[in-house]
Amino acid sequence: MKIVAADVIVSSPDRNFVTLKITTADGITGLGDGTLNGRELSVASYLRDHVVPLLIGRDAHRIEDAWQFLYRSAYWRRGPVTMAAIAAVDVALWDIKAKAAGMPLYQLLGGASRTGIMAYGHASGRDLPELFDSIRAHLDQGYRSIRVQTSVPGINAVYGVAAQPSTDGKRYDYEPAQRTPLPAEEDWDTRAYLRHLPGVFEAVRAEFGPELPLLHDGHHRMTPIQAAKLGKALEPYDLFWLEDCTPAENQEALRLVRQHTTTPLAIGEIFNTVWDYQTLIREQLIDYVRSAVTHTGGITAMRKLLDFAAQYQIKSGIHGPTDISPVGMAAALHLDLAIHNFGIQEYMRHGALTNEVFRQSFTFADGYLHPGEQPGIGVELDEDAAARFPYQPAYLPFNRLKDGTVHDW
Ligand code: EZ4
Ligand code: CO
Repeated sequence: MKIVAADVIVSSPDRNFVTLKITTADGITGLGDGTLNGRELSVASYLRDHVVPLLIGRDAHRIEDAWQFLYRSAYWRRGPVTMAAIAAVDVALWDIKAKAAGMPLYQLLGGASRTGIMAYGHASGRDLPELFDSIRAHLDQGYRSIRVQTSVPGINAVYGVAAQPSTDGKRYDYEPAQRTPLPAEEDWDTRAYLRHLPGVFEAVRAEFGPELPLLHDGHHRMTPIQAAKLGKALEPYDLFWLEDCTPAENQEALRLVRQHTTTPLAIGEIFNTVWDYQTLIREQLIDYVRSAVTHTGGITAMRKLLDFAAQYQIKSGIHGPTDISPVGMAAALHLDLAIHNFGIQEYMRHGALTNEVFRQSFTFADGYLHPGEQPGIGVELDEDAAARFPYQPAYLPFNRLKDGTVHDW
């Protein structure tokens, strides 16, 4: 099972994606996702310039050895670029191993622990009627758990709020990265947000009843005491989780939040190793691990992280926005199906052009995703289609406060 080729494909159908394709001497190919939103070319270079030459001639079956070799031999550890590159290799090798075994990847991870993967979608609106329409549209599409994001009076642009329907007439989930040469500037006011949000959840509960699981993303914008206040204020509305309530690289901050609220907490979409969670998991300061397979070193590292979390009754909530490619999404679904401590899976639908480039076997029906039964991870890359969509510079926006101070977006 010698690796004879490894190709990095950067393609921008609806948005930019970085895909690694590894080929073995007997002609099996595997795909891995290394997409890092707004920094795609750094991962592509890390792979092309520094990883691909190391892969040629290696045994594709030795996944753990490849992971440890890439992590330790670089000397410089961790970081989003490095860990996305390692993830791309890791997932491509798992894809190859599962194809060689003639099984869908989840079988190699221990087999299915459940029949389907509960997914949540992103509803949003500038005001309550628009938000209710968006929630209804998501329920019609089959979602049975809903993330709720809204505009805030006095703020012009807020993360997570889809302002316009897409060109095909359907409402498209909010794609935050914009194809602009510079990051767009947005505004923010935490006090206005804290005053507004509890009323929104009160109205959503009154309209949709007590049963529907509701989620919310604070997107790193609060201080610990503000997060504690919001968590308490949202308790009557029984959230499934409050996500990224603080910039969580300060893990100790969650001690304060936790002391004040029983609203469940989810953190970790910008994390890239188990070390980012050490205090959070050991002290049971969170309820859900938000890492992406694509940004946290692949299946190998995610399995270990989630097994660690399982000892503390902490569950998975794997990151699944549109900036995770269908390859990264499929990898997540195989893990979701196999692990015991599955919580929920984020699922933003990709656009039509993305689905032309990536042929997928996963399904979504009545609230549940399933990775399908195709050998491997179940995604094939149409390289001719990929070549029709060259890279386009695109960046996430950033926030400034009223006085011009840069703030977490
Ligand atoms: O803003 O993936 O929970 N989901 C999120 C995402 C992130 C994007 C950033 O690239 O917070 O929408
Ligand atoms: Co988030």
